[in-house]
Amino acid sequence: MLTIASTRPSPYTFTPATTALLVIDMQRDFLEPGGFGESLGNDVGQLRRTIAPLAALLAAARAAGLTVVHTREGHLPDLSDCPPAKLHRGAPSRRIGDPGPKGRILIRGEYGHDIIDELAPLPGEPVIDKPGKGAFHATELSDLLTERKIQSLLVTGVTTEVCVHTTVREANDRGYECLVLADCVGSYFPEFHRVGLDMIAAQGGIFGWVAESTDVLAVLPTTPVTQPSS
Ligand code: C5J
Repeated sequence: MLTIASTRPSPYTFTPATTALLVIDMQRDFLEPGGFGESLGNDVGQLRRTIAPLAALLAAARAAGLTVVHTREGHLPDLSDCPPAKLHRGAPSRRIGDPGPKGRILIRGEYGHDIIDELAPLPGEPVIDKPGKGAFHATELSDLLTERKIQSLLVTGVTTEVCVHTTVREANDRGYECLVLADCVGSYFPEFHRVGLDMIAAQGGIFGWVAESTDVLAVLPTTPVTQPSS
């Protein structure tokens, strides 16, 4: 059992063998020019500061033998899993499914839908394709975490107030202890990022805990932990 004393709002305790690193939606469509994020008028540069610390945390998590789970937000080519409310809301320059410089926007199998090269999943690491903002909605994530006896989640990815927040709320309701790494989550809106993190740690940690990735790096073992037998 490991404890990080500097987490907000209180120390965070976790067991590496029952902890997963969750990497949410680090996709070209959100992080690179020409994707869905930019089509909504956002500055993708705001998200790119997460890449270097997240790459370091990912390497450390792999070395420690943690379960690593990646997610991708996106839809089937015929958009049958995309509710009209999601498709038609907002005024993007390109809608989900429209052709873009990296293929059809947020469509599974397209180049832009995939995870950025810097954080590419290793063979065998689960990649959860999700049609919604939350990683539990209409996916196999819950079964996967149960099978692996996961109790704690180190949460990273984009964007802080949308898919990260929705997933942390879903996970908290399911009983997972979520530690959100502030430098490894990002928003197009710095104010939403700051307030989003405050909301997680407020009221005694109403949704979870918040820390920096260096706090985790300081305690993670450098050799693989043994996973619980199923
Ligand atoms: C958004 C996400 N912001 N991954 N998706 O539409 O947060």
